[in-house]
Amino acid sequence: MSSANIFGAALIAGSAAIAALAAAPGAMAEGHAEHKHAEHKHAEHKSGTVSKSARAEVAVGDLHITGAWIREAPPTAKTAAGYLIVTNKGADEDRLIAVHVGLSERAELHEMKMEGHMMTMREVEGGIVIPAKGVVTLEPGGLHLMFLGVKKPLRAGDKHTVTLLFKKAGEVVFDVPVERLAMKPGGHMKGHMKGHKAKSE
Ligand SMILES: [Cu+2]
Repeated sequence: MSSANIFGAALIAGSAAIAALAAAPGAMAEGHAEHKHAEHKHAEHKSGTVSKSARAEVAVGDLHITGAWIREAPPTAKTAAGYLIVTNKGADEDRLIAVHVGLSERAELHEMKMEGHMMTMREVEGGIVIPAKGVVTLEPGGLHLMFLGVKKPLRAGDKHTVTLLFKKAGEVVFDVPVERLAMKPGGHMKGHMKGHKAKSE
């Protein structure tokens, strides 16, 4: 269903993108921005985050990586997480097998799982499978890139170089922005204000 949207948006953007491409090499990103828009709607609802336009995207082989961001962490945090969406346009399965960054000592591919009443996370055995013609979303509460031994505070607006290694498509390097995890509309803000008014501090 969402792939229809993607193609719809690409068609609309198509003529403008082709014209722009002839003029400037950097125009490629603009055409892709339309893709990103359509692909993202789904994820935006779930995560409740807003500034999608700032997120990073890149293509490698049959894979299109969109909506990449690193979650802002408190200055003292030694761990942080990153998220992205991988769309496989190819007829073969691929696999995200490793992530490398300079921002931390180590980076792993993690998944969150409920164990009894506890939400736990662990390394994904053998990497994250990207099915043929499929889409895999790494998002808060689910699959994520895990950065361990963060060297410097991660502040919204910063960008960090991320290398992704896929079994079939190979390696891709791109800069990914740090974002604050925005609360769902009516979630944090309302609760916060209500809480303060209710309590007579
Ligand atoms: Cu983790």
